[in-house]
Amino acid sequence: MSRKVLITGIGGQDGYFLAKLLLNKGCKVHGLIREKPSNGIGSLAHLEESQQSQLILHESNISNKGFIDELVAEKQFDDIYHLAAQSSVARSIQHPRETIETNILGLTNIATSIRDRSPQTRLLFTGSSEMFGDITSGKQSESTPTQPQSPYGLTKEFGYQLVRTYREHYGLWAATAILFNHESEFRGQQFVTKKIVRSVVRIAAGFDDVLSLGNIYAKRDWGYAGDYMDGVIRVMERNEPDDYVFATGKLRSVKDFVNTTFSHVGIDLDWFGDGIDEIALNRSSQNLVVKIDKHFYRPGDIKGTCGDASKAKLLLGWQPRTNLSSIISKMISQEQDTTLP
Ligand code: GDR
Repeated sequence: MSRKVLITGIGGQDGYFLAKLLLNKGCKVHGLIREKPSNGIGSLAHLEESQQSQLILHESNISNKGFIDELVAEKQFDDIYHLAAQSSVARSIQHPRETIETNILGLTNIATSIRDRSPQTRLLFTGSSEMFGDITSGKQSESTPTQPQSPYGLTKEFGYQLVRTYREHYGLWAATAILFNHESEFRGQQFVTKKIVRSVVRIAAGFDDVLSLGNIYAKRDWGYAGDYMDGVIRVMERNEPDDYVFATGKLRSVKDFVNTTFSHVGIDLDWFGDGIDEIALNRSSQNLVVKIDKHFYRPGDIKGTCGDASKAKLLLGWQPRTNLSSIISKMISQEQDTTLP
């Protein structure tokens, strides 16, 4: 029987992949979206028209408890995927209150609506590796102690604990997918991978000169959003609710990402200098193409984060399929198609 699902935050990168996968499985997909832009619904505009027309969209802010209560009570969803969040770590440092309202109140609204009005509904919360803070020893797994370093990370730790509490003490089917960085051709521009790809494509085409970045020695475990949303569905499909890490287990620096992206468009770089004076030149033209801008540094930035997805592999049969080079290729193609004049 086809399941009736709700995806909150359906308009973002992950919403696109999740909606597509669930529609392909024959689910009846409802989406909660903050507001419908006139030029299509964010990443959903990239779905095939036949799929777009099957979506049932509800427009509301996640912090509107009355609306969420009514929706959950009326529809009696089989599954709710709670993706809606203020997802930028950098923004959470500038705007902690907005981040707390969206992330903490949003999840609390959804979870209590389910508990009080539709207790058979399954709840999947997309958590984050940010709740672990810096890597100390080995890779980070479900048993790694949490030590967040940003308001965003704190809200994701709260969400993880709330979901566990509702599962263990209030009898809800509730699970957290602890997602490490996941990128794609539909990534938002506030994130470093998209910023790098956009700038490299424009520099290669002669429309931009220089890419300005913050800490290029930060290291991340970057996977593909489509692979991670496949994992999230596997969590929901298991009878036992539980928490799972999704990661590639490979650690790379922002600087590695910059070098690889430039090499994809045929530009080799030579690096010079240290700290905020570090720069990169285009080896063949000798033009300055990368510089450091201390404005993009973050207090409490996580130096490195790398996940161990053994549990997801063992119990869900999940593994990442798309390597970083393929992710960068997809991002470059999308950028060339959409932003070049
Ligand atoms: P992150 O992603 O904070 O890891 O959170 P982001 O891409 O913003 O930063 C990654 C690293 O790059 C460094 N950096 C810069 N970052 C941005 N945005 N812009 C810059 O110019 C820049 N220069 C260097 C950052 O300091 C950082 O170390 C992502 C989000 O998707 C979260 O929602 C998710 O939960 C976590 O990943 C897992």
